Amino acid sequence: MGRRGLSRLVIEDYLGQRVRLQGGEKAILVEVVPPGVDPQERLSELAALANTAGAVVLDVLVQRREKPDPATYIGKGKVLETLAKAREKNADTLIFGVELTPAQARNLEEFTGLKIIDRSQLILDIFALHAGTKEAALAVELAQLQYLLPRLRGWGHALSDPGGIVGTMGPGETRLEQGRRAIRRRIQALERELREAKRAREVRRARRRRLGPPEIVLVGYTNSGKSTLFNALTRGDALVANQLFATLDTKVRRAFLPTGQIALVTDTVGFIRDLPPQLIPAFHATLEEVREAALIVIVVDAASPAAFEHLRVVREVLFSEIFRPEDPRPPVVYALNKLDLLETSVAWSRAEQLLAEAQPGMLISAKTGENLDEFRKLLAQNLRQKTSAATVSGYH
Ligand SMILES: Nc1nc2c(ncn2[C@@H]2O[C@H](COP(=O)(O)OP(=O)(O)OP(=O)(O)O)[C@@H](O)[C@H]2O)c(=O)[nH]1
Ligand SMILES: [Mg+2]
Repeated sequence: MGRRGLSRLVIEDYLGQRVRLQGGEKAILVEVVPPGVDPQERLSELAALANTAGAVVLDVLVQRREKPDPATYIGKGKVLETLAKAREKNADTLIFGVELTPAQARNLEEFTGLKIIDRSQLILDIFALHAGTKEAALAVELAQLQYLLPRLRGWGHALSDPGGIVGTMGPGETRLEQGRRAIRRRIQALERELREAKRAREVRRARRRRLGPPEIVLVGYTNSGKSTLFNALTRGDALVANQLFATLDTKVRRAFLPTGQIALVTDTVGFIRDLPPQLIPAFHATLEEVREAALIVIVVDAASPAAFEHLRVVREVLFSEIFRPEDPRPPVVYALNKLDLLETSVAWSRAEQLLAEAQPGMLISAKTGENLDEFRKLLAQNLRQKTSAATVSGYH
């Protein structure tokens, strides 16, 4: 086997089997929350992520902990309890709601004999599953490899065996080093390809910006209803699914506003708290659209008990990461979505508090169409004129 062949196998083994979900895993969720934090929202988000990735969730365990155990993240007693639970339920995988260090993942795997997946890997796997365009697939592969690289030493002995295959390695070069080098080479190739894809996209966008109508960009937490609203506004056919990160590619379509104005509406990738940093480049297309918008619509699932937390995450990403403080910002309108799901008085009062905080905004249902005509008027009122949109785009 030639060097290339071996390298490819090494990468595929590590990407393909030990650290990734294939779908169909029988999993136990392990969530760790600081004392005083209600684990319920985190657990339901983790379960939704696990289901989206195709795992079957058999049970959940929660540990309250301020600081992680350096060796195993959860405490020793909890590791034993988790293992007993896994045996009882016949589980083969533990999915952690936190990011584990490479050493923690290795220790947990060696101790339990189970496949160990952390929250970052889970999100990476969902992105890999949902990447629909070549560019999204390249960006996700790059993120996977960057995540994998420091973890490569972590699994068993196979990769650190200096025996190797005669004739394929230089003196003293271990399989581990060879695997790492192969991954670095692939990372460089991916970065090159992505730079080219980005240039091509910029040319397309510049043309659209010059010639086209003003752009309304929909952003929001994953599963808030962005694609549903996109379809309602544009009569489009974006994928709507009760899954996290159903949309991984931006989509653009025309919408007609009540004033007779035409706007381009863009559907984007959803946000989530603690996004693995390796995935941020996969958001570049989204981020660029947002920077040049004539209007940003922040979509919030107003029926979710975590609505405030979601709004906080979205604002934080938008206003501390995407825009620098000195950047001019497009106007923002809030779409407080899933109005039709507000059933209890608790839910209503939360939605009203949300509305007070998210102005200009409106409670709508993208699904039933309730309040959408009014919402279109709100969009038209807040849409910035083309000339000032062009000024914003001159900033980078
Ligand atoms: N009841 C109700 N459900 C809604 C509404 N809007 C969206 N949904 C549902 O919420 C789920 C997520 O909707 P999407 O439009 O895919 O959400 P998204 O924000 O595009 O999600 P990602 O692309 O995964 O980030 C789907 O099951 C939708 O049918 C609404 O107004 N009311
Ligand atoms: Mg979507």
